[in-house]
Amino acid sequence: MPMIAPKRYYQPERETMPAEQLRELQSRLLVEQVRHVWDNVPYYRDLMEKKGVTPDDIHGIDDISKLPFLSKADLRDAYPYGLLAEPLEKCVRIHSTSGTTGRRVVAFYTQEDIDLWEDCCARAIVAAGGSAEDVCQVSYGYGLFTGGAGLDGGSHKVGCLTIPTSSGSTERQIMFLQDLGATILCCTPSYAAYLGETMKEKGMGPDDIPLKAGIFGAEAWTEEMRRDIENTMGIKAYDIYGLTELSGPGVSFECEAQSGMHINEDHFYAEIIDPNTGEVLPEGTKGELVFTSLDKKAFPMIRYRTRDICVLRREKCSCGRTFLKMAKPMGRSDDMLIVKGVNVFPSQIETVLLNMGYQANYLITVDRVNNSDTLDIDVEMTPEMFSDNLSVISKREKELVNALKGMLGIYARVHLVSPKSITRSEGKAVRVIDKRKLV
Ligand code: DLL
Repeated sequence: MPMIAPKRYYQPERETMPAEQLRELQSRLLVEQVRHVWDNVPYYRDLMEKKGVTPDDIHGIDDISKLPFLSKADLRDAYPYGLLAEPLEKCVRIHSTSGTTGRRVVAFYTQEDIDLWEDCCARAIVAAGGSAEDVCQVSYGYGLFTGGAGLDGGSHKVGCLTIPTSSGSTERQIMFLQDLGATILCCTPSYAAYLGETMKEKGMGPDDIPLKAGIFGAEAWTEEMRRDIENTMGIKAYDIYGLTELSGPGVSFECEAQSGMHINEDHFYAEIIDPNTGEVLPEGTKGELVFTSLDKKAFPMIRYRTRDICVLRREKCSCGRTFLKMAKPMGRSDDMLIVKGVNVFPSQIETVLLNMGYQANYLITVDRVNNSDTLDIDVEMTPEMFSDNLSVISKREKELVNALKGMLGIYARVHLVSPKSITRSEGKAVRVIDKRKLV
C-alpha cells in the first residue's frame, strides 16, 4: 500500500496566515458578529446599551475593548435560550458543561458551527502527527460533554479510523488499543495516566501497543505528568484546550514543539485581563483568559471570561503556524484555593509530587478548624515505594511536607496512603475537597 505522507497542517492557508491578513479577517468577522448579536439577542443588546456601545462603534478588532464582558453568571441568567442567536430550526445539537453545581451551561450549534468546531479538532489531530493512515481511539466521554463528539468529528475529518470507545471500561480500552492497533489516543490526562498504570500492572510496556501520540486535555496537567505518561506509553503527549461555551475542545492545541497551545485565532480572539479590574494586560502577562468567538453563529460568545488563568505569547514557532500561543492554564481563578491567606493552585502540589517520584494520584482537603484553615493532602504511594514500615512512611511524609512548604510557603499535613486507594476518574479528575464551602 502506498504511504500517505503525513500532513503538517489541516488547513495550511489558515494556520500559517500572515499576521496582517489574520487581523483583517478578525476585524471583518468581529464587525459581523457584533451586528449578529445586536440584531438577534436582546440580552447582548442590553449589555451593550448599558456600556453605551452600538454596532456602529465597532469598526474592527481594535475596537473590541469597547464591548462589555460576558460572564458565567450571564450564561446562568440567560439559561436556557436567552443567548441563542439563531432560530431553533437552524440549530442541530446542544452540549452542556460538566459542572455539578448551579445551572448548567447549555451551548447550541448550527451545522456550520459543528463543522467549524470539527475543523479545529482536525487541526489538533494533524498537529499531533495524525493522518488518514491513523487509528484514533476517542476515550473522552460522549454525550453532553464535548470531548467525545469534538475529537470524534475531527478524527473523521482527518480520515482516521475512529474508535469511539467513550470513557470507562479500562480493560476494553486496553484491549482495543492493542487489538485494533490504535496510534492516537484522545482522553483526559488523568485517564491516560490511569490507562498507563493499568498497562504496567498487566506487565505491558510501550512496545506492546503501537500508540504514537496522545491528545490530552479538559483539565489542568503539569509538564511532569506529561513526561510520566510519555514514558509509560512510549508516545508524544499533546495538550488540547477548549470549553463548552466556545464549542468544546480545539480552541487551542499543541504542535510538535510542545511549547504552548496555538489558539485557532481565525475563529477565537483571545485577550488576557486582570481578573480584579478587567483591565486588558499586555501579551506575556499572567491573567484571566477572555475569548470572543468570531464566527460561531448559534451561541456566540463576545468577550467571555473563562476564569482560566494563563499567559499568551506571540512567537515564531518551529512548526510554521502563525497563531498566538497560550501556556498551559495554571488553574482557574475559581480553582485557586486561598489557604491561610496564601494562593494555592493544585498544579503546584502536583509538580512537587511528581518531582519526588509520586504519581498524580492525590486528594487535597481544605477545612477550617477553630477559625484557622487546614490543608491536608492524601498522596498515594507507588507500588514500588509501598511499605508498611511506619518509620519509612513517616520519613517520606516529612520529606513531602518540607518540599510542599518550599513550594507553597505554608504547612500542609501529608498522609501517605496505599497504592490505588484514591478513586480514579474516567473523565476530569476530582482533586480538591473544600469543606469550608460546604458549611
Ligand atoms: O473540557 C472541553 C475539552 C474537552 C477540552 C476535551 C479539551 C479536551 P468544559 O467541560 O466546558 O470543556 O470545561 C472547560 O476545562 O475552562 C478549563 O478550565 C478546563 N480545561 C480544558 N482544557 C484544558 C487544558 C472541556 N488543556 C474548562 N488544560 C476550561 C487545563 C483545561 N485546563
